[in-house]
Amino acid sequence: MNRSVDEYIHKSLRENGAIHMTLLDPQKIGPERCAEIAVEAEKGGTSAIMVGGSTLASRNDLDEGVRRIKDAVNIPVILFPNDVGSVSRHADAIWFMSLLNSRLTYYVIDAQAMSIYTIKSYGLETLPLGYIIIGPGGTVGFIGQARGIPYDRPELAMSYALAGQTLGMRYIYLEAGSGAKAPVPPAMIKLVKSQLSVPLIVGGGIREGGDAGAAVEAGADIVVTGNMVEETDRVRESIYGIVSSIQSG
Ligand code: 1GP
Repeated sequence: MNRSVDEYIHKSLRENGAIHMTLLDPQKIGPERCAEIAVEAEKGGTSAIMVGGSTLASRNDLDEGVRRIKDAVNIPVILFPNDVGSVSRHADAIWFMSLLNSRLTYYVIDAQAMSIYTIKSYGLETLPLGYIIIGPGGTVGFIGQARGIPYDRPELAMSYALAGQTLGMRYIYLEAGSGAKAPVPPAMIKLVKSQLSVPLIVGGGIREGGDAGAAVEAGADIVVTGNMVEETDRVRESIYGIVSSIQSG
């Protein structure tokens, strides 16, 4: 089994304590801009580029975006799919994710069943991920028909996360949704992490080092930001600000 990205992530976590990943959406900002941002993000210290977006509709934009990013950086490019169409042969790996608190079996297991043959035929490394929406979840909460876990019910998030880990998922992602007004609360991260042995990913609404540092202090292993780099022309500095605040503890 090809496990090189999984090994890279675990090695980076051992060496740095916590890491940052940058989420880019080729359909929103265009493949060329994605590659430019990816280069700056790598220089700023991000550990991987995630490619996806909850409204991604064009396979061409996805393929072109992934190809350009791959050509431009040395860090792994990981697909962050929103549906069966979000698979590109040019990536290094794919978060093989189940939206654990969706109302629809489609997002829990059917989309995965519909896309696994393509993923295997492309030889993509699969990273099994339990994905949990916190709060309304913005676009992904709407599209995924999630029963978002209220911000003040950390025990519910912990139960879903632990169930995902016990089912064999190798990563758990607490998602407040891109552009969320408030990130996942540190108290929730802390309770979830207290029961997990697999890496905990946190994203949605993180815009600065303070948010990222608080998430990591509470127990997040991987912090994801998307919007932040699309809103600035100082990508390298912004990413560096986040990375230095999570890696200094
Ligand atoms: C969304 O968690 C990611 O899937 C990133 O969210 O765009 O708010 O950083 P932001």
